[in-house]
Amino acid sequence: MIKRMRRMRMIVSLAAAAAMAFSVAAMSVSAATENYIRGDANGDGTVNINDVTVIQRVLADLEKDTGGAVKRSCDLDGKGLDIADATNIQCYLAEFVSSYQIGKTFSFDEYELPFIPVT
Ligand SMILES: [Ca+2]
Ligand SMILES: [Ca+2]
Repeated sequence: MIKRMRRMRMIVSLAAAAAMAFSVAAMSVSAATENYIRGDANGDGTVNINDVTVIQRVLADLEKDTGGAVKRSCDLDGKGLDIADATNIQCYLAEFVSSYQIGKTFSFDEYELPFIPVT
């Protein structure tokens, strides 16, 4: 009888551990984020004239914005990637004051999955 109770207790604790592991996994998926440097179109970690060239090439359909990383990192006003974004980055490179926080790292929530409660 005691042996049976120990076995039941073991099964219950294993089930609780499995449920907790599933819950943590679900939370980590829903919290997926990516970090970008605003204005870093080519993703090399710095903002320079090469990033302006990438934006211009994307706008001219000479380069694809695969995955949308250029738009996410360089659409400064949130109204779509356009030549004004390239111009604002050029102004930043010329050390004009910018209100777009070019060169700063920010997070972008790529997707958010619905919360799935553990039953
Ligand atoms: Ca860059
Ligand atoms: Ca824009």
